[in-house]
Amino acid sequence: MAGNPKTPRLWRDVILFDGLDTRPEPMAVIVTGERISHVLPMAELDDGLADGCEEMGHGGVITPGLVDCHTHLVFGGSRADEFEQRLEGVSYEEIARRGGGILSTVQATRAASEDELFDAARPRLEALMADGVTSVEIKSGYGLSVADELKMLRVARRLGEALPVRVVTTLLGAHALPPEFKDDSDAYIELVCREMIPAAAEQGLADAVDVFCETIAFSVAQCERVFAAAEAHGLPVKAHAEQLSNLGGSAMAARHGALSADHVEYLDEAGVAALREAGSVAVLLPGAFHTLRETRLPPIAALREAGVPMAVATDANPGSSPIFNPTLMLNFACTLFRLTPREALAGMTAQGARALGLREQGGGGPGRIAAGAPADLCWWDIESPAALAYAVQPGRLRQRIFNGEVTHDTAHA
Ligand code: DI6
Ligand code: FE
Repeated sequence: MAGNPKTPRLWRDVILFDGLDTRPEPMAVIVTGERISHVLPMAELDDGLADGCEEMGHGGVITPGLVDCHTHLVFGGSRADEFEQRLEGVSYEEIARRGGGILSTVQATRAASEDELFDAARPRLEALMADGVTSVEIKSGYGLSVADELKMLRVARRLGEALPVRVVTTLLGAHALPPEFKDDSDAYIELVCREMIPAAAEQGLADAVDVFCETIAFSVAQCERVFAAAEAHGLPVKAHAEQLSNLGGSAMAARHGALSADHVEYLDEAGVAALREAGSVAVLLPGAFHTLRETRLPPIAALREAGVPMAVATDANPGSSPIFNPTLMLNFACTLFRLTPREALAGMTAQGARALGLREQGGGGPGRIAAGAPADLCWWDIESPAALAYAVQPGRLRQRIFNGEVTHDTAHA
């Protein structure tokens, strides 16, 4: 390691979930500098190697740092009032049609300064990090003007600079129709394609482009125009699709080689086949399903059978998923969607990283535990990886390691 004076650090006798599977025997993990340098069964750990290491601890479970691949963490205001309306029986769609919902957050987000948005988002992100997140996607989508969308993306970038976490940003200009464009959604899509995407790309503020393909948002044809503009600027695409109805947005996204189709409760067989062919990830968001008290389940068995990778994320946002607790989403993915604990955990590690396009990076990206990968790790005080999904129990994270640095440490507190 050129010029890296750091002593390798060793965790021994741990149960290891490597991002896809649990290793069958007790393992040792060694971190050297910013990377994982060794992953080996305890039986193969010789004294020479161990003696050169600082011993960090033993026992418990090590997983990759969690990857939350779908969040809307940056926003102004609160929607607690709508929560109450929904409890009285008003639907999410009805609230949106009345000009509330996403548009009420748009008003508050436009009115907030960049610093105010940063200060509001920071504790939300810190909550995710305290529950093990080391990589997180943050979307825009509550600005809906060129200036306000760029403002949101700058806040997301700043969060990644200020805190020890990988932030991947996504431009979600086509999230809702802003009031200025009422009755002319095509004109708004023109603005997204001709001004918003080029500006975000030019300023290096967006790592991907997302759309909300839904009857209360944008049509498949409109979303396809957004994707064409994203492609012209070299940005990967993804879609909120088949959340409330089946418009075929996921299949269209797959035709554009989308990183992921997200929500997908209403996905049909053709959509499953399209995702499989494109290698796109199905991102499951049980927090939104729970909050909106949906009853239509995503086609988990069909996705599993087709071998479509399934990710799990919080969808943390002020409306449909005001949930900042990723390990709770592992539990929800199992109890509500019938994922296995292994699938859920892979969904928030290896498959989440894949949904963010992080798997393709040379040397292995985050989301996996392998020699050469960045040392983003969680060391948990649990008896098995499945326990993370089984019990809803804060306080089990012993250490969080980001890029080789221990950033949370209750083991040595
Ligand atoms: N689907 C969602 O779950 C979020 N956006 C979207 O298109 C919800 C956004 C909100 O309600 O504020
Ligand atoms: Fe969302």
